[in-house]
Amino acid sequence: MRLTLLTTLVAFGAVACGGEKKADASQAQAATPAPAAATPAAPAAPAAAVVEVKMTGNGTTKAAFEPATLTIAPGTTVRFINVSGGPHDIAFYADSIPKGAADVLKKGMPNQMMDLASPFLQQPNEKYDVSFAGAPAGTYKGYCLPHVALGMKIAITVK
Ligand SMILES: [Cu+2]
Repeated sequence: MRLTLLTTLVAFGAVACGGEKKADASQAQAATPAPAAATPAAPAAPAAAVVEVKMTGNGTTKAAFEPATLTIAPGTTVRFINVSGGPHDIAFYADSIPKGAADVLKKGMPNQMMDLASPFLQQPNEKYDVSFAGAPAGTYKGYCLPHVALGMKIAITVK
């Protein structure tokens, strides 16, 4: 009788353990799709987003931001990369940006050469990040000082 009881308990224990393992496994399985499901929502997470803009040119007749127009979520960092035909910079027209944006860009643009203007990027692959953290919605028009005459302009829309 005792032996039977013990056997039953052991068996029960084994089932319980097995059950727990199954529960763990199903939890793990349930957890796995969660990050995948969260991935499409990631662009909405503002802090992590970085969008690259290439600065290109042949040094004489052609110069451009690529892309020249883009739309970003608030909080996005736009990374300007000197690809060719430099030096380039990114400067924003003070009268083109939304109300309150100048103060945001003053914080979001390190080492400004003058108000709302980045330093010149001289070296190939040199990068400059503009943080739009806290930036008001609207369109931000900018240009490259050395190449504005060649039409090197950009329009960034925050929305
Ligand atoms: Cu340029």
